[in-house]
Amino acid sequence: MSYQPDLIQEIDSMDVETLKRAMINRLIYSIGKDPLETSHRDWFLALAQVVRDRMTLRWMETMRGYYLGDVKRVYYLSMEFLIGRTLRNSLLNMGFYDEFIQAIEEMGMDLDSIRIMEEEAGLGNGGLGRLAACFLDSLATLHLPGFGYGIRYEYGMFAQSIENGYQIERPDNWLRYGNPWEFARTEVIYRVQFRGHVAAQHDSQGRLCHQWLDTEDVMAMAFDTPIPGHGGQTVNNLRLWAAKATRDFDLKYFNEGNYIKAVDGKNRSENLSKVLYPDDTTEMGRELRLKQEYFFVSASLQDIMIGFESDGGHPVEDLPNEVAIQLNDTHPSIAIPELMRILLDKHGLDWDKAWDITCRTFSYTNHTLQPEALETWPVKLMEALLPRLLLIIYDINQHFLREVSNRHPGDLDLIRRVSLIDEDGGRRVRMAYLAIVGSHKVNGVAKLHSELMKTTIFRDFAQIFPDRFINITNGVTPRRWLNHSNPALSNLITRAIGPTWVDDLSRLKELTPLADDKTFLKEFLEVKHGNKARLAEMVKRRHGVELDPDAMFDTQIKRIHEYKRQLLNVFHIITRYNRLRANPNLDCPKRCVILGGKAAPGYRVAKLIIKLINDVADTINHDPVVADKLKVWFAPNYNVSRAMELIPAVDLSEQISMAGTEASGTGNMKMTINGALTIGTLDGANIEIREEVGEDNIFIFGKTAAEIQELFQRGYNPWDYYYANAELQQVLDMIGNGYFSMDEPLRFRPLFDELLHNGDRYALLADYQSYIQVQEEVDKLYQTPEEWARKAVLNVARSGYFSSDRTIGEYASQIWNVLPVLPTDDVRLPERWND
Ligand code: 26V
Repeated sequence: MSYQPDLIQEIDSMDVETLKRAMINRLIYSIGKDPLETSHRDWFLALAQVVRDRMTLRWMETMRGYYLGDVKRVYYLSMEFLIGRTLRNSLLNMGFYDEFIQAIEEMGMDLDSIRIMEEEAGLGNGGLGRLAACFLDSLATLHLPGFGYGIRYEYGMFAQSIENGYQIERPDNWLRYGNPWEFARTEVIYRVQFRGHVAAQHDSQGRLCHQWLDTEDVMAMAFDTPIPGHGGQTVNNLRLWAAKATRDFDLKYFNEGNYIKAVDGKNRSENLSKVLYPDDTTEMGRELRLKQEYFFVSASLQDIMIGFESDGGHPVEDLPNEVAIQLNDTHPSIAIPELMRILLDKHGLDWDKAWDITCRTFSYTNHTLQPEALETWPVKLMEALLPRLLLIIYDINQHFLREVSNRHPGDLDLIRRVSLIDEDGGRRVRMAYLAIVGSHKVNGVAKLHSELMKTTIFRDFAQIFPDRFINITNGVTPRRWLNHSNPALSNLITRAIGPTWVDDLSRLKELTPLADDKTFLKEFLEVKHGNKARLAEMVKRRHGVELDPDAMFDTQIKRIHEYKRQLLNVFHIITRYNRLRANPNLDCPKRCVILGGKAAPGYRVAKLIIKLINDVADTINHDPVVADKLKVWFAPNYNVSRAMELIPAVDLSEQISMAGTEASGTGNMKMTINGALTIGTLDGANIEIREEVGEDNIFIFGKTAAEIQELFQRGYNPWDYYYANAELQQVLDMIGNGYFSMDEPLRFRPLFDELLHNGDRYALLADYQSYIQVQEEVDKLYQTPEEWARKAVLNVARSGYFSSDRTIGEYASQIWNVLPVLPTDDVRLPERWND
């Protein structure tokens, strides 16, 4: 069939009457519901379609523009995309939020009761997954030809509830009612091979050829989600893969008459994309995880190569000029040997040519220095599951080690250290090393992290490839994290400096003079108070917990991890409690301490920390002596939607990881742009936040990364700190001896033991005193609201650097070499389409 533009009904009108008509018609004809008998969910599903309809043509035009322009594209490979809800985001980015609200109100509904029916797309653990989602928003906003590739998990991040103070996990069946944003591409389906064996033969020209035979295959089926940028002109694509059984399965067993076994086998292969791994450290080696990694990588590369080959007939040598592939941590790094396999086994290239193409195509971002989070796979497992890939990894290793030994003859220890195969303690493939060797650029996510990468975990590689290592500091999208989630502050900013900050966050600096404008400061304080009151109302309604909006909202929200030191926060809470008990008239502002975050289901200590927070909260919140001075609340099920509610209400942002452990942090940035002051260590991006906002406008405490290193080198003894500080000793004894767990006095002994008998790996005791002192300064400042507001406004004004638009701009120019593609008219009138 030929393309007939006149037949296309362009659905782009955004006036209120048309929207109303579309809504009711979608409800009837797409959802199949009688308007007289509907639920909020039916309406959500109908309304989402109305919104998606208005993105769809722009999306096709964007894709067409990339194709016709034959432009270089970037593919962002990530095991996680932590997107959250989409409805409001799309409305605001597409630019018809107000009309939409008016339409639903005229139909007798309100946005809030409908928008909360949307299940959030929680396809990520935390920072790394949310970063990927911010990047998608920025890529589209900057009109860059960027495509996300990942896994369409049927179950995302587990839902957390708190029962009797303990974390309980419930499965997140987010697709239960369908996903209105995605298009299932039943025809875009690729075969992914596993197991089997490799046959090597010489071809007619005497070259060695490899065939991967007798494999057990799984199909990968595409689901596409449009990603609108701000302004709605560019709409990019996120492609997620779902596992489907092959037809071979059916044939083999059905023909044998074994119906039950056939269906069982089908189920087993489809399990591959069933669930997101809820752990961001520890305990690797699970076969299913490696299968997930290879599954989505293999499907994505097949798709990328088809796109490349259909695009302008380039020779395969041109791949790095047409395609950039970014590896979001090591999880997709099996893509490096996989591209080699395609180039060697399918295209018949020789090794050197294939390797040159591969290295110029890939780049790798590292997101953690925690040694236990660096992925390695047992050689045995890889041999069984991906035999052809293991052979290629061996070859990569051999070439690499030969080069190293040419440059450093006789340095056998260096060879052992940098080998892609760890020969100690059972042979394992070091995936981070593979990612470095096969990429042309390797970046960390904040200045300190990038430096430490070069001096610690990747020291040898930084010497071997000095030009390969760069820094690109993280950012967050100001659309979702300010404009959408904090309308009150956004309006105040827009009234002051106009609306352009939304896609040029550096313009926030125009607020600087207003930090000395008393009227503006008063308005700023009113906005913050309003946000806190709104949060308090929500918390009261949902949880029956009272938060006083006149109190300082002191907040630590992030995954629960020992290195993030939620326990140090608890030390401060208990210290404050003890001081108030000893002197109920202590002159300090009222604080409401909010903590939230999930612990990995198998992470014992993290789960015990959650229980401790809840037990401490229980004791304090029931003690009338401190009632109007201190309150503690653990916010259950922290996720993207909760973050959007909490962050606008934060006064004090807790970023208190041990220096040298938090790669960047992005919650720190979100709170800064929302006018919170930070109390933090010189860790991750906190350092750059201090540089931007100025040291008078942030509360820094604790040892630096260098001092921490020195402390442990010298031989750190936590007992020295225990005996030197009576308040600290009291706090630890209360935790260890059951003051907060009278029903089970030894409940928190493991925490006490971690700290005092197990060496206090994260130096909480060493940083305690400095933390408490700086908390006193925080108190003092909070007692002069105008001074506080002045600093908070300066924080907002100087936070423009932390936009993910800036971050993506740096990736585009320093790594990918891709250019924006501005929407033009000829993609809308594609005369050339029929050719
Ligand atoms: C590792 C694993 C291994 C087991 C299976 C599941 C899983 C999931 C994630 C990870 C790696 C986690 C690394 C990570 O999330 N890093 C965070 O990245 C943020 C964005 O760059 C950064 O702001 C945080 O500081 C950093 O902790």
